[in-house]
Amino acid sequence: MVIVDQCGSARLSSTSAAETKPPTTLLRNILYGTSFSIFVAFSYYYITDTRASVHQWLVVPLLRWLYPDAEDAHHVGTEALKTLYAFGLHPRERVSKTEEAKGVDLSVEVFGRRLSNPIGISAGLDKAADIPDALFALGPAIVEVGGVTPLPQDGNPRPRVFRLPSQQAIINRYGLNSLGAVNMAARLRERVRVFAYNYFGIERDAEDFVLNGGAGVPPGSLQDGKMLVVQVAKNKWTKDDDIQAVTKDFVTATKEVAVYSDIISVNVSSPNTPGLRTLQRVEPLTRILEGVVNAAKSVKRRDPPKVMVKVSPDEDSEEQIQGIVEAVWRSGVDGIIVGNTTKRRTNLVSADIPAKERQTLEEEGGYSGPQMFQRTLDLVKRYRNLLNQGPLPLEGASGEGAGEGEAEKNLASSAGAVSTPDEPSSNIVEKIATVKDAHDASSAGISEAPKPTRGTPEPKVIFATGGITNGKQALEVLNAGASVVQVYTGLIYGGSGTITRIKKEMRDEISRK
Ligand SMILES: Cc1cc2nc3c(=O)[nH]c(=O)nc-3n(C[C@H](O)[C@H](O)[C@H](O)COP(=O)(O)O)c2cc1C
Ligand SMILES: *[C@@H]1O[C@H](CO)[C@@H](O)[C@H](O)[C@H]1NC(C)=O
Ligand SMILES: CC(=O)N[C@H]1CO[C@H](CO)[C@@H](O)[C@@H]1O
Repeated sequence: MVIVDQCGSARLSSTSAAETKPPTTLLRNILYGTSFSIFVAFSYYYITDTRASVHQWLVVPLLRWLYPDAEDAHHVGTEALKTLYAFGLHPRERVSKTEEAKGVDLSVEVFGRRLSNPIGISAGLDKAADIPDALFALGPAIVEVGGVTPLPQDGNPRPRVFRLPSQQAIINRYGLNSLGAVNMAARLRERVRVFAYNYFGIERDAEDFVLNGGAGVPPGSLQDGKMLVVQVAKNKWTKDDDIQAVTKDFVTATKEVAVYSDIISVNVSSPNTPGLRTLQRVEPLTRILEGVVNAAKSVKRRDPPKVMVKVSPDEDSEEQIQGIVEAVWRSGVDGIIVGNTTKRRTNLVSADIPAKERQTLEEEGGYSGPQMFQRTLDLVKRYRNLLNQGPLPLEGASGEGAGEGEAEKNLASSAGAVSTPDEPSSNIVEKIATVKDAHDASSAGISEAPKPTRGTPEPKVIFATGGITNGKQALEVLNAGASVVQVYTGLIYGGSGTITRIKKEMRDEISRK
């Protein structure tokens, strides 16, 4: 009360002396007011800019400290991002004119479409498609949401996510908790409706118009130069060896979400039955993938989504990789997402990690972290190598005799070959590097990627995921034959500015060459 009185009387006296008010007061008020708004505006620009180091040094450790359970921290982070996005206060990438003027264009062509850059966020970060737009705002050209199962399922009991801070790594055994495909489709549809309404008002067919590409943006991402991937998975209770049931799961989920996506990714383990000949071995996976390809194609849209299969880094025997590549050719899948978490623990981390983390390392689940990088790079090279050879001439539907022997021989010889993997589609990042290299050797022009050994219809696209945390690594993987590199764990430890940083490192690396 006293304060109010004091203020009241102070104000009273100043109004009574209005005429004689010294000009300095006014000036001071203006100055205070202005600097306050500048401060607010500056904070806004700073806090919402992904380049602000506060996102790495304050927010990430703070979350970790406040929420010892990694899954809690994830929920809080996701909710915060969602809320900030709703108020327009979310962190976003602002690339300065000077950086753009540097002239290093990171765009790549994928599936005949231009992507503004080759960085993606991989599956599992936004399992329910809650925040795709807030994630796009962080700078990637690809956001992969899901995995989503046909029916809702809980996943494994908690705790099921564990941090290894000294390694900047995570172990998770979520077991694909999912709200189900119908739920995700509803959310994705609402997003298209809002977009269509904002651009075309309440026209009756606005939604269909957008989905058919009428707005000039991909119908999944709804943004120029970007694509939305939706990952589908099967329900836990569907038996792995019941191929028909597994296919039905994937097809059911695909039918729900395909119309709202630019790419469908399939999380499927390749059946590994030792002793079977190639054709028999690849048959089950081919059938599952064929089902998804057909479901994606039959979607009511002018351009149906592409289909990619995500493969585990643990399926790395020559036989398994050949089988997957063969199933890709036979099923008509458009590409492979190479890499994931690993169940293996051998040669992963050095022996001198903190005792507590050594214990954590024993937790069952998939390990992700920078230690996976070399494995990812090697896998990308192997897949690119095999894919570049085109479909194998497996003789006859029964896969008998000399034909298959021939195929196996071809594969065997290619397996050991240390060839330079080349990206057949126009990977601009590589081309920039190539041009720069060629420039030194005073040779002109962009070197044409060698044609695949055998005639291939459409080159298969590779996305890479696993242990990628900086621009140099991103370039290495791209030059090994991937078109996009995806990040997850690096983003968890590096904060919301991670993708902006990786892109900057890529530009710096390229312009240094
Ligand atoms: C907590 C967590 C959940 C994940 N969930 C999925 C998932 O649902 N589907 C999937 O294909 N990959 C999932 N992944 C794997 C990531 O998409 C990514 O492929 C993997 O972590 C390797 O990349 P990174 O080293 O950049 O993390 C998950 C990873 C983590 C850490
Ligand atoms: C990828 O990793 C996630 C999480 O570790 C797991 O749920 C999923 O089954 C894996 N997918 C493949 C294809 O290995
Ligand atoms: C839900 C589902 O099908 N998940 C599978 C994804 O792929 C991995 C390995 O390739 C399997 O272990 C999961 O069961």
